[in-house]
Parts: sequence; structure tokens; C-alpha cells
Amino acid sequence: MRTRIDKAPTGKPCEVCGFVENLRETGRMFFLVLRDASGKLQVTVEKSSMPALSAMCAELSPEFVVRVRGVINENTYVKLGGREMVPESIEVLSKAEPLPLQPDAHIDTRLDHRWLDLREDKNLLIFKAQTTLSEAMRSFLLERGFLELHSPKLIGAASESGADVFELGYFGGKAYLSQSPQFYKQMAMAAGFDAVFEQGPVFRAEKSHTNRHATEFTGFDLEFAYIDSFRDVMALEAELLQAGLRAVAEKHGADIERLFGIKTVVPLLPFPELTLRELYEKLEVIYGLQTPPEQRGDLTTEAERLAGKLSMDEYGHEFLFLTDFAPEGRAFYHMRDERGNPLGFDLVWRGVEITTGAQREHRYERLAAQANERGLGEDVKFYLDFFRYGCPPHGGFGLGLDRLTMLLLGVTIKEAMFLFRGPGRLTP
Ligand code: AMO
Repeated sequence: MRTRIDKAPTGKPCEVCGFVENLRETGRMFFLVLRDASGKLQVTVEKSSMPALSAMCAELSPEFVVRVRGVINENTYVKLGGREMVPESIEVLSKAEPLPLQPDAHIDTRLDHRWLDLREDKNLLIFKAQTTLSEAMRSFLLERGFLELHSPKLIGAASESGADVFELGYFGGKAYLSQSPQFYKQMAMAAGFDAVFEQGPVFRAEKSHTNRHATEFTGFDLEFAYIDSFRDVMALEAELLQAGLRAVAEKHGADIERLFGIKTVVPLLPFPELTLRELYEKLEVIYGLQTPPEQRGDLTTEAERLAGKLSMDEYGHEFLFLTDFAPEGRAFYHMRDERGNPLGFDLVWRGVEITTGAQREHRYERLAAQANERGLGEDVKFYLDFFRYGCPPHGGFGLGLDRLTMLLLGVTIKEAMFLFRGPGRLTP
């Protein structure tokens, strides 16, 4: 039975499998480095005492997939973990052609051969870190009684804004790909579920060519009931991110620093917070950023970037909550205060927006009026109905998992996603 390299025992027979990462021949020996997802192991073959295995090694090439049986010994001369396997047998499970991809290839060439690109240690670490992050966040929510949802992605009406929605044929009619689980996580509130989250695909027909936009990404969304204000939502998000980043720092902090040169900082609570008005004032005074008044109700790209710098300079904190957005740029379902301002927020991490959140309008008449203002009435009638038969006050947020991963490791979204989808890419 195959054992993963990190679990393979020393001093007794075992079987390991993996890719041939490296093959080196000297006058007396063959040294083979075997790689699986858990680690690497040197396999040492002495030519004089193992003629048959030596002949076998002479036939191997990098990236062949092999099964090796033998005994692992401790050997302080071996750089790779101080262990080496002396094989009894080597079996080729799959041959490999020479790789068409150089490690320093252009990102688009790398994506064309993503399954080869992902064999790099760095790239494997991205997905180990992401797994740890999302698992820690899931556990955090499960411990607090949240239910996990899987809402449909084929829907009959645009869920965020009609503009960026993918339309598809549906048995002679039309359907859309979900832009957010927004309506359904709120439906769960009307269903009395109290607290829910979902990790799933989100589709946006945005023709953006930036390092942080994708047309399909993974959303980490949650919603919970009986909040007193959107500040409860912010507080939960800060705790959630702290728990996620703590798990990543403990498990992968050293590897992330070694391979990406980035420190994984476990953020302190509470996260700093500014109104947009305060933000623009500070950006102007401290960095000289000029922003026309009509753009100050929303976060401009330049302000988003500088918000990251400001947060570090002023508070020594990587995160910054922003509040008091103008209603025009915000979704119709955000609750508004008596002056008509949305009771919601954005969260910026390392200079990139990672979240939008809010308290939701749960009162049917007001919600219907806010939808009508945007001319959405009929399209969202099914959604408005959720609020007619009793619904607790509630709020929540949407967090882009790919953005979290990319910022964690200081890479672009193309590199952070298992398979990137953008305006010009639908393969592999
Ligand atoms: P919003 O549209 O801000 O809010 O999306 C939430 C988060 O999703 C991520 N994100 C993206 N990631 C990659 N590529 C994209 N094109 C992209 N667009 C958005 C960002 C963003 O902050 N329903 C609301 C959330 C809520 O209020 O609960 C919503 O979807 O990290």
C-alpha cells in the first residue's frame, strides 16, 4: 500500500509513489528525487550492488511517475530532510514527454499548461494555504451554529446588477448565471435558518483585464439574523478573518515566507474603520490624492490602493473597513438610515477590496420601494415575496476567496486561481 512521503516510516519496508523531480547520475550512483503532494524524498541507487535498478534508472526521465518500494534510512548527509530510500523495486506508472513549459514562462503560456505549472512547489503551496484558510473559516462558522448552503447557480433573474450577468439558453427560454448567492442567503433568513454561509461559484460578465477580476470566482458568503447593526457583521468578519489567517500562519507561515517572501500577519481586533469622507480627506492631506466630489461617494481604484497604504501608515494594520458609501453605487437591498445612506461597508486588505457587506432591508414595503427606484420591480418579485411573511432583521457579506488567496501570497488572481476564467480565457 502506498504511503504519502511525509508519512512514510523510517527503518522498515514501505511504498512511495510520485513524480521524478530530479535524476542525477554519478560514477557510482543514481540519485532520484521523488515528489508527491506531501513532500520529496531522495531515492539512492548504488550501481555496483543494484545493477537491475540502475539499468531501470537509466531509462527514467524527469516527470515520469513511479512507484518505489524499499526502506528509508536516516542519513545526515542527505539535504532533503536527512532521509533516503534504498529501493528494492522501481516501477514506472507513467512516462512523460519533455515538458513544453519553462518555469519563467509568461503567465498566459503557464495557464495554457496549467496542470504542469501547478507542479511547481510555489503553486502547490497556494492551494494548501487556500485549503487551510477556507477550512478554518468554515470551522469558525460551524462552531457558531451557521448552516452551510448550496444555492442554485442557474437562475431566472440577475442577482446583483443586470449589467454584468451571463445569459444562457434554457429550454427555449432564458436563464442567467448567478452573480451572487445574495437572494438565496436572504431567503434562508426568511426561512428561519438564523445563520448561513456558502462557498461557491460566482459569475460576473465583467470585461475587466485587471490582476484582481475574474469572470468566475469563488465567493465566501454569509448571512445572519437578529443583528443590531451592520457593525455586528463587521465584527464577525474581522473575527472570521483572524481565525483564518491564524490557521494559515501556524501551518504555512514559514513556507509562505520562504517561497513568496511575505509574512502572514494575524490581524488584531478590532480592525480600523473610516467613513469614505474621512478616507478621502486623509488621502488628500497625507498623499495629495485629488478626487472630484462626485467620485467621493464610492471607492475609486486609486483610493482603494492608497487605503491599504494609509491603513498601514496610520494604524499599522493591513485591513481597513470603509463605511458611508453613497446610495447610488450600492445595491438596492442595503438598509438605509434616516438620511438615505446605506448601512453597509467595504473591507480593504493590502489595498484591494475583498468584501462588500451590509445590514439588509427586511421590511417589505421599504425594500419594494428601493427595488422600484431602480426599475427592478417585476424582475425581483420572487425575491420581494421572501419578506412578506415575516423575516428577522439580518445582514451579511460576500468575500472573494480568490482575492483573499492572491493577497495572502502577493500574486495576481490568475496565479491564485486553480483555473482562471477571464474575458479571453475558457481553457483548459
Ligand atoms: P460584491 O459584488 O462586492 O458584493 O462581491 C463580493 C466580493 O467578491 C469579490 N469579487 C470578485 N473577485 C474576483 N473577480 C471579480 N470579478 C469579483 N467581483 C467581486 C470581491 C468582492 O468584495 N452580494 C454582495 C455581497 C453582500 O453584500 O453580501 C456582493 O456580491 O472580493
